[in-house]
Amino acid sequence: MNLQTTHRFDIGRSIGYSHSATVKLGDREGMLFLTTPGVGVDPGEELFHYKGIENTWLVMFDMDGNKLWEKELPDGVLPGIWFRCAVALDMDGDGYDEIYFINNTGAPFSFMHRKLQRVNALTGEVTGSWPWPWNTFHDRMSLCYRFYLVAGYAHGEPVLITCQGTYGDMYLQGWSGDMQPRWDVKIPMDTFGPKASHVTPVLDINGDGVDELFWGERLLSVDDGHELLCLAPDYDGHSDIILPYLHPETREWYIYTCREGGEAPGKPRVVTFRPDGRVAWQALSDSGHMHTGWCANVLDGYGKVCMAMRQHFVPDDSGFEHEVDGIFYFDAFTGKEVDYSLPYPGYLCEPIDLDGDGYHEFLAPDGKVLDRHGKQIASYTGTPMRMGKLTDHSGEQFMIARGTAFEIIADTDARDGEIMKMRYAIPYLTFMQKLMASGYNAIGSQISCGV
Ligand SMILES: [Ca+2]
Ligand SMILES: [Ca+2]
Ligand SMILES: [Ca+2]
Repeated sequence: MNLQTTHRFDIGRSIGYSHSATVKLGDREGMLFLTTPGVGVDPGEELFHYKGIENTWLVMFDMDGNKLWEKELPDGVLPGIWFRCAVALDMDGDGYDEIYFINNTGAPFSFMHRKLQRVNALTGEVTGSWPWPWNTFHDRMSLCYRFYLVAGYAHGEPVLITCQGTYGDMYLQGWSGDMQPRWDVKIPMDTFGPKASHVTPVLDINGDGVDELFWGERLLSVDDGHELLCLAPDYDGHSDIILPYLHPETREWYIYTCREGGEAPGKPRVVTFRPDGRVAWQALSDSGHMHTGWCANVLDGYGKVCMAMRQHFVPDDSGFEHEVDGIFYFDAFTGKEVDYSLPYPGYLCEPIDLDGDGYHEFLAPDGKVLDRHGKQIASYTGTPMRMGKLTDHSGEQFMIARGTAFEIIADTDARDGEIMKMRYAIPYLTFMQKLMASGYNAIGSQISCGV
């Protein structure tokens, strides 16, 4: 393994809370950054702190590291993923993605001045502006300011999706290429059923030419917003992790979920579904906030393991701490607990197939890179902030922030094997890189390791 910086994007100022998404620029690509020198904030009433907040910059680069443009956003745009998100999508079909993001020219909690804006990816010019829906205006703060932007394709047509709310009332709107409203749905809090997730996979899992948005344990059509399938009609809660993955031999899909809320006697906290709603396996009944999870190919013969981390909140003098009280490893296809461990807690290790051989390596604490057996095989410096298929290099790559620059790190010795080629065959692998600056998609490889 030979880890090298293959791309460098120097923004020329210190880097704090940041996100990034891949942008198509004709036959080239570029990288969009939403970055602040300061901290990130969360709308949760017990979590929001204003100390350390600084303005967000939108910065656009080509892949040669040339800054195309940058703009400082107004101080009404709070630097948190639920307030500040963006997607790249070619809605007008000219071969260049536009950038859609949520701007706010008013006070930080304003509804009146919050808007969806469209920006020309090459120039930074604002080319459209639409009022942001007031749907969650009457909710409490934690539910009020949970916004997502996602996107997908319906029979080749791009559909932009704007969303408000999770945990409570949830509202989603689809937009056609000419930014005409296409559909509008509400999933009410008082209707028993799943309440979204912190990650938003978009994938045509039933192969009918229309992408499905995995809205928690519900599959919504991006074409008209209707619910194709509620995987868990018996579950009334929010799920932190929704992760689709494919069996490399049978080519059958599985959907791994880790649940945050909705605890009930005898009900599982981790469930893996088949795409028709059948339960493939489930585990850990009754209680526990399953906060983090991943899937990784770590067993011989490309066997896949699902990790789940359980935590609980411990109130302290200034808010609360998260205390981890369980880390579990399951065979991804049978649900049997497996005897697997890494030299660090699994939730601190991020799976990524750097050398393209079909087995995952791990980004572990202290800049260590581990192989699937937990042995250190490489190291890096900097803070990982995004991972997956970032460039056309073989294997998968990760992005770090170091000094005033973002860098893409790749294994220059990587060679793509059969599993990696299988991943390329699914548009999910590269399409999700456009959605990395929305929700928690960028974290933990939930989105990038489908096969
Ligand atoms: Ca375009
Ligand atoms: Ca479909
Ligand atoms: Ca590998």
